[in-house]
Amino acid sequence: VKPKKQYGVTEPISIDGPTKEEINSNDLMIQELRSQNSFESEIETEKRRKVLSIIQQLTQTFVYNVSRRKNMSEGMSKDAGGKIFTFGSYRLGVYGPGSDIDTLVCVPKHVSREDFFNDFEELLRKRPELQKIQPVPDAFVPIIKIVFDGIDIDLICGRLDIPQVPLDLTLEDNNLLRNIDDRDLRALNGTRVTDQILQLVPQKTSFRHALRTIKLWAQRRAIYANMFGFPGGVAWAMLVARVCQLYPNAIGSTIVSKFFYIYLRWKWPQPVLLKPIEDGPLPVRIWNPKIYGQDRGHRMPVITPAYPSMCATHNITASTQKIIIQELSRGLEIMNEIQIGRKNWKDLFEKHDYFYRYKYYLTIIATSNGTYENYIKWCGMVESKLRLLVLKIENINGVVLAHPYVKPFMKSFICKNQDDLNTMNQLYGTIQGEEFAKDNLEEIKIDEDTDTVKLEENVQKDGKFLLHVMKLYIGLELDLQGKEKKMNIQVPCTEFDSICKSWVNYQADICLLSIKHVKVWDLPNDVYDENEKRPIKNKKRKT
Ligand code: 3AT
Ligand code: MN
Ligand code: MN
Repeated sequence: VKPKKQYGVTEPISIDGPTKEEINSNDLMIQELRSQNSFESEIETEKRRKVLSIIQQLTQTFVYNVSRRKNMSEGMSKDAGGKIFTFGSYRLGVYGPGSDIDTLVCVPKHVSREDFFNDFEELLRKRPELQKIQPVPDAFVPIIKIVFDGIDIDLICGRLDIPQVPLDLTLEDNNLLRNIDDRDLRALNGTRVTDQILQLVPQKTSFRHALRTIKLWAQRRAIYANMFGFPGGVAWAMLVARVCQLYPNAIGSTIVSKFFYIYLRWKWPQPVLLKPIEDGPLPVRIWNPKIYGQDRGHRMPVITPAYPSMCATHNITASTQKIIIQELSRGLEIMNEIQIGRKNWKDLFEKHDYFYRYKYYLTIIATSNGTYENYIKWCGMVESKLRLLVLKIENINGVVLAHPYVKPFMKSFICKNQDDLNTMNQLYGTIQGEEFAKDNLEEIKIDEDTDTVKLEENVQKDGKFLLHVMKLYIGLELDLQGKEKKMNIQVPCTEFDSICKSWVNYQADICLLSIKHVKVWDLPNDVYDENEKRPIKNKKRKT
């Protein structure tokens, strides 16, 4: 007997194929995904392919032009090649109508990142299909964001230490990582991880259907957000992939129901691995809890399969872990009910009740009356530090849970005078603040198409002020016993304040930060959907 290929670091749990009931359940799951608008039409997908083939051609033209300019012969310049790879949801095959295409532009060593931001950008700008372009050369992963023929594309550049990048090149070989800088390493990582995940999954169709379901579930339950201490897209993909390895012949819906079961029983912090961790040629750190104390601190480690392996879930805290486990339990219960016909797939995707659950919420408010650009940077920085506040708060005696919400709320207003500005800074974040804004200020909707510089000029001309505000939330579950009825969270808040204010671009006269306690009854309306009712205050009844 020929030994079957084993996927993953252990034997499978079951190699059974689907039963009739499972096939039926899977059909219902896919039907629900369809009605939730998870899939896009074949016509739109065809358009993505067409656009990608144009980007591939532009990449080759780009490499050719740069090669010629750097005095290479016609023939050598042609052979220098250039190849695009995709990663993210498009590559995994779990993209929806609104997804972007995450694209790596891979170039040979004589083409630099500067060339990417000059020559390649110029080539893009010449195309009539280009609707928007936003280069961010100084990002952690330098990127050009474009909208091309109606499709969002994220373009990053990866330069290899080889003279030619032919169309049949793959990025599997660890030696390709030699002699490249950190930014190139990060750029290549996305594709290398995604390619590995797909290779390590026994049946791609089951994987894709299951991952669509898990992603939608995680989004609706507000537990999809790497920055705020929950798994992000890559981590959810790896978690699903591991279950696929354990049930190599199972169909999508079976993977989903095993998913909840497996991860509820998982002996965290035992890591989720898709293959043994590999050693490689670079002097870089690989995830290893035996050596690194930091890695030992990871509560629910999910490890990327491509060298150099890293933990994709290092942001998970004690609180977010509890929330994730609660949601897994809910998932399992609903799966059981679906199985006996008492619930439907739709119930799995029910919206979270975050703004009803807790009695107390901390509202973190970052405001700026400087430029919009400054505000975006200030908010981004505050958002990226929220996790640290969660960590500090969850460590206080009497705090059972510090639960961060996964999205910031952002609004902009025109204020008539300095008094309005001050009042807003005092009241914003409560229902009173919302009412004040409604009665006294003009709310401005700012989206990607807004020319914010022009807006700023106009507002200034009128002698008014622009005020931008962002809110983040942390829900608190407390267990206050005896005398200690009041709990002191002043210290962590002050520490958080100084962390944010030590930011290199911090300007005290423009960037404001405040943290407020808000009871659930006083939450502003904008945290609820139009069809949601506000929480109703329980009247204490005498017995
Ligand atoms: P969508 O279908 O596009 O919503 P996705 O999983 O493709 O889902 P993204 O396009 O946001 O999600 O991200 C794709 C990958 O790009 C995931 C991660 O490896 C990388 N990535 C995303 N955001 C950042 C970031 N801020 N910095 C570095 N890498 C990022
Ligand atoms: Mn994407
Ligand atoms: Mn993207």
